[in-house]
Amino acid sequence: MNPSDNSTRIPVPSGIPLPSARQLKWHRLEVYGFLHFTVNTFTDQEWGYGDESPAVFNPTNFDADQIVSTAREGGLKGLILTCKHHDGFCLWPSRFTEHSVKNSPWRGGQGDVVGEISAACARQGLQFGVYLSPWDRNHADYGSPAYITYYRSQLRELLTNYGPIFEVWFDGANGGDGYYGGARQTRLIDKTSYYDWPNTWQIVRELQPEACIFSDAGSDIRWVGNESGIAGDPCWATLDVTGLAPGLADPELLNSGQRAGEQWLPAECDVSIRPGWFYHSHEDEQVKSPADLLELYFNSVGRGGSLLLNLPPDRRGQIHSRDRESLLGFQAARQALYSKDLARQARAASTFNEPNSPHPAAHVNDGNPDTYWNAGRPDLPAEIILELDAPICFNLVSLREFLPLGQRITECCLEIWQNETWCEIWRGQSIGSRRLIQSTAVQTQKVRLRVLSSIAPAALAEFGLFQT
Ligand code: FUL
Repeated sequence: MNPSDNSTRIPVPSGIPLPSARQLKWHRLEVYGFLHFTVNTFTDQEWGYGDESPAVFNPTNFDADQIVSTAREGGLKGLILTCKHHDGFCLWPSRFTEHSVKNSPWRGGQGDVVGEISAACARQGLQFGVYLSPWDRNHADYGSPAYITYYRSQLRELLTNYGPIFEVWFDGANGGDGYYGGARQTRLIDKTSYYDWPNTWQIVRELQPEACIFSDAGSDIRWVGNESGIAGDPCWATLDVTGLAPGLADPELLNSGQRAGEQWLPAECDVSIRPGWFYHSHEDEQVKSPADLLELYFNSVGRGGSLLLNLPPDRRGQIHSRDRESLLGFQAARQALYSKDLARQARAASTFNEPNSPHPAAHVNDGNPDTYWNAGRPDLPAEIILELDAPICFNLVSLREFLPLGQRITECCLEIWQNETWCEIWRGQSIGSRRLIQSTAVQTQKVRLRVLSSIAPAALAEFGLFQT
């Protein structure tokens, strides 16, 4: 029997939100990168006003392969590029504006950063995603219906000409003062209605049906509510999005999600490797260390979210050596975490052991994320024990629910067998795509996970034990 065959799946009670195929693919990425690069890199700004001359954009030695290989060696599975930030300058030669690389000295006005980065991603096996700022401080029409036509035309260009896109990032920061074609005004828009988001997002569905749409309000991935890369605990993959819109959602709600939320909308945790999003030489001494990045990883991926780590290219158009070293150190530390899964040698046994179950306990430590243990009836306490032939020492536990069946566990605890009794070492609520539990090093021969409550029989895909 094929354990991942749908016909043997345990039932999904009605009302449990499930991830779509595109969300499931996205969940597997876990860690990927952001590239913030534009005129700001050369003017030392974070938010350009929109009156920057395209002439200031002139990287001295732009190297897409250096950027992408740094990301790849650092373990990032994809890259999202700020094709246009709030200043309105376009990193590709858009047909719809003169405010772009085509009027920059770089590559004699023949350059296309989006083209070079997307091609390098394709060559090196990384996914490619786009950020197109809804707010445009350069455009004369921003605030009127004509700008929406412009914005959608640009979205179409990006989603048509640069190969497969895995994520489209819609920023909630929107409205305020700007150049606006020389008007130099303050312009505010109605965040709920101006972009007619359902119809704007339909362009993504039409042109890139595999792409996930990110914003404060989904529709596939949600902002985590802060820019420091930290998911809530608990962090539910579900949320009720009624009334939410990009730029209007409640950060606390986004941070935790809602256990009984109606839509599958997992959290993405964005954070920069430096204090700012764009490169500034005065921040060269403030690059996050591998240990800082590892902590962010535990607080994002380890709580069921993803980690979107920003690496800003410098004025050469490359990733600075400090950022590169830090990222590689982080990757080495992550690889060291998982060098040996001690649970693989254990016998797994559970309270619910249906004879010939297609989803036995042994599926939690078979190293296959597509198989799972069916924890049985939700009204009975469910537990699973990993037993080893000899004592082991571990300080990290990795749990994953089998996401095609939704997020089911709502409370559980971990215990170890010590001095002829069970001792609790952790108790928590959400698991979802992954929960990483760090503990002081413990020695034991038996580890038990108790599912204390769940909205349907738990389906656990992984129970791993590591010594870091
Ligand atoms: C924010 C923007 O205002 C920042 O400049 C940056 O792009 C960040 C990722 O999103 O809303």
